[in-house]
Amino acid sequence: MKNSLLVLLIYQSNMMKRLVTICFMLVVLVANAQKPKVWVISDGGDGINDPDDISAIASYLLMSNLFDTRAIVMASTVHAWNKETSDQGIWASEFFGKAYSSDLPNLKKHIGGYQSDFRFIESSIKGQGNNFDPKEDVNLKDYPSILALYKEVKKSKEIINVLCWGPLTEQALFVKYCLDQNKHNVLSKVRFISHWSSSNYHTGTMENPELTHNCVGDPIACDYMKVQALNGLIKFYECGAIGQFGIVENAQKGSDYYDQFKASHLGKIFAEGKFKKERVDDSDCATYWVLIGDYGVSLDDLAGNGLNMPEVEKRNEEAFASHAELIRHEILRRSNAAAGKVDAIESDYYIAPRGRIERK
Ligand SMILES: [Ca+2]
Repeated sequence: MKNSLLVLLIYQSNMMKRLVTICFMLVVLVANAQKPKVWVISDGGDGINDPDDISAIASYLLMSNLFDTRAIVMASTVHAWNKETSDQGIWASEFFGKAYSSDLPNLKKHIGGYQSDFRFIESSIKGQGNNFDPKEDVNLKDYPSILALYKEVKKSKEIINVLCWGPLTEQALFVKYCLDQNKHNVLSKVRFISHWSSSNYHTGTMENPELTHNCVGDPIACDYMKVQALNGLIKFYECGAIGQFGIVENAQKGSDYYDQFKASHLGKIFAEGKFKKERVDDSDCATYWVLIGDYGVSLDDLAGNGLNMPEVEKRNEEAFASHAELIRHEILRRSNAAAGKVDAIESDYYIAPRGRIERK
């Protein structure tokens, strides 16, 4: 009798251990599943293009515990004069990677959920000199950065959000390859979120919304993407110019404010990447604030078919404008956390009854 009781107790204890393990695994799975997967394609780099992308990557990295970042592609621009520049993936791993790993211990301690490192890749179209040509076959072996995206999407069970911070050449090559190969299952797992590849009000007009830098950078690729989106073959969320004229131009002004960011390594890159006209310009950031969705504009506020209607762009610009100071405050809070300024950190957590720590 005693023996069978002992066996029962051991059995129950083993079952309990298994249940605890399963619960823990479920919590980890749920926590990871909740984070949107992201693939950033930037046309910035070391001395390449507008330095606003440098500030945008720094602010993205400070916010990155909200995402599962699969890669950050650098220098995705065909301008021939960039051809002989050094490898931008190696440069970014060094430049951003070092700053991130210096800030990481405090970010992990005070905020949590940050991944240990990032994969920076140089774009395969850097300096190629010619725009997208829809009549040419695409061989992904010629484009390692696009092949890397293809492999990532293929193996993923979730949607990959491709944040588009420059011209759309790389994206168009990816889409054309998938369509030519009938890989609709791959395309169905991708969502393009693009900044300023159209605008009704800023550089573009209501008659010609496509006359923006990111669209004119490769007009054929831009047009190709918009046509595929309108035909329902890809999901394409056009932000318009709301990062610039919603967030950047309505955020705090002055070096006194932005000097505060220099306490952390990433904050310093953010503050110095493009500080002009008394404010930091990281306008491509609109794409990830839209994905976060808690600051006035979410993906639900954009059309998924590439269209950017005037009233929609106006509404979203105003919504970001009214959240611009909060957005900067959030970056500063994280920069302070990264710098270990514990007294300046508001906690993301509170102590629930019985001492449980819960997210606010
Ligand atoms: Ca850019």
